[in-house]
Amino acid sequence: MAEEEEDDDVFTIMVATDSHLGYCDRDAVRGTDSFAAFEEVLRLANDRGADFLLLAGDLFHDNKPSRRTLFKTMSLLRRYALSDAAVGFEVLSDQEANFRQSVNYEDPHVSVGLPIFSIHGNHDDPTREGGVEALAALDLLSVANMLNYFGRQGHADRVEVSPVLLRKGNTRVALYGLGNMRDERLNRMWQQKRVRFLRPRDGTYFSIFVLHQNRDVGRGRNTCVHESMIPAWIDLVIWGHEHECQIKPRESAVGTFRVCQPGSSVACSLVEGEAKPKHCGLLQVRGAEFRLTPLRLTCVRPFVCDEVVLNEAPELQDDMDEGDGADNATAVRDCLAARVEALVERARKTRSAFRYDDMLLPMAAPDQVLVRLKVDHTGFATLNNAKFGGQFVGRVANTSAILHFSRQKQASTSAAKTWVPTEGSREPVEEGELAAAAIDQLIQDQLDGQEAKLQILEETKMNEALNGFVDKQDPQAFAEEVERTLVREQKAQYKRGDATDPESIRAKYRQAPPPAKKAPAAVDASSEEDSDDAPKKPAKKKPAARGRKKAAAPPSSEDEDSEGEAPPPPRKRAARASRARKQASYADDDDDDDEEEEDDEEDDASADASPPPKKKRGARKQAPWKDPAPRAPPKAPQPASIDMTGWDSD
Ligand SMILES: [Mn+2]
Repeated sequence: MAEEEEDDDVFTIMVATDSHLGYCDRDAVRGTDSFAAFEEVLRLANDRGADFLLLAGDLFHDNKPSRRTLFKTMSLLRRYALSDAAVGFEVLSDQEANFRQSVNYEDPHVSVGLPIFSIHGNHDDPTREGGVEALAALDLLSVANMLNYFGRQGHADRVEVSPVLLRKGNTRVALYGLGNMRDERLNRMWQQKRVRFLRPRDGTYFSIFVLHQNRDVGRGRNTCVHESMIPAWIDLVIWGHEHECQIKPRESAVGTFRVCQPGSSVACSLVEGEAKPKHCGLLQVRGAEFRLTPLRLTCVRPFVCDEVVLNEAPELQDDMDEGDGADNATAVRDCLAARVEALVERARKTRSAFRYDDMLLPMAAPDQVLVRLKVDHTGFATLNNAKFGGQFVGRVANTSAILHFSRQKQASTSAAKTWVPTEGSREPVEEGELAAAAIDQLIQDQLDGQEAKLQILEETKMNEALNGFVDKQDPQAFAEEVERTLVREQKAQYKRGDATDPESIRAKYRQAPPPAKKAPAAVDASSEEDSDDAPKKPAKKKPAARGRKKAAAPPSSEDEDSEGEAPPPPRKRAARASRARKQASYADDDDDDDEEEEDDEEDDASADASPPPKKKRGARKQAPWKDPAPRAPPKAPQPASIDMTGWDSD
């Protein structure tokens, strides 16, 4: 096995996602958690001899990361990504098209040992800030040659996923990246066949699709990506955005590819899915075969959650019968304290020894754990969370948010109520998203009234602007939305051949008020050309754990414990004579990229609109190096440059 891994034809790729750097960054205890976990990923990538690190979005928690967060992030990248180590693979595709600049390790002025490839997520997507060009925080790292930012879409009216083509020895990997878009919008474009994947005409590639969207797990039809939308010829999907770790590749619902969902490296909300052990994954690809070895992260604050139904708790049966309010509160408090105490013990036991004890950005107060107890308090009053948490200061990192009260759940015997989404609302909201979502809904409800209906601005757009203003801290969000709407409306009027001089327009609106139904039809029709920086769903509220800081105990022993079967191959990088190539490729990059924001050209994607029907292959076995997947024979080989062909998704 060891020899296999040293094979010059084996691509070794460290896969991780949703690092959420800067999460809780003002919290004295939890503030460095996100950095510690990311540092472990970087070090594992180097120690396991990864050719590169692949990230699936939400590297940053905030759209505008604080200076402190940027500083820490760049310190980590400087330490672990920049080095003299040789890079043993090459980029075959047009780098300008992929990254808007050359790939970072080929820049002759820097020395990159661990290339990083990343798409953006919903938290760190590009925004305009009142300027012409949308920039993401990843652009800053990209221009500083610290990572390679790919998967950004340049068109407002269609999606064209153009791969980064990589070659190492005889193995070729096509990396398809799609940075996050609002789910409804992406879904609509997919249905309208405005989503295209470009495929190289020659050569056999192992195709990896990296995306950052809601996954279809019982969510609304239009607010997620369904596996059936993904081209059947993709080999492996790296699914970002979903924070629960399901890193072991699973057969997709359609049976044509595998899905790996690494999950976040730091718990961003205190829910069950985040309590699963955190992992990154070592993906190895040789030819058409792959295997993925999960690596458990140790620089993760232990987190357990549980739930209790008060009127079923044995300790409280007496109090219920008596119904005495005062005693009741004390009894409830004692009951919950005992349960939380047990949770703290459980959490401590889940801790694994730290893999590294010489971290640049170690976790603060690593002894403190995260616990969450969901309390169904039907028949009882709630307690003050902050007051209750006081007794756990110094042991629990989220003392002000330990308990979560609810009354939804009736007796455990009664059927669980399923939440039925109403028209216009999105998926069920997480706790913490609730406040923001309620405002969305409030505005929607207000403006849905017949009289109050907005005539030109749409309420969805207004909500998007609101989210941009609040979540992305974009002070121009409203002004830009109004501007875009005006431009759309003007265009629509030109197209209709309406009068264009101000006086006749005024006259027209005076005598014929627009229909009360909805926005004018023409506005609807052209709304596909809408902004590409539409804000996404509101960010989760940060649990306001005001940690009372305890001295950080130094992390302990080094441990190479992984759940996978593969021992680490010695770091082996073919020292390639890449400098000469670097000079060459650097010389000819004078292409000036234009922003195709107002691209009005007709979309011909539907001309040849029926892609081959997906056939259901038998579920592939996880067995790594055998049983290559059948794949379409490559088209007639093309000499010289990489020739791409479009493929329309259905
Ligand atoms: Mn995320």
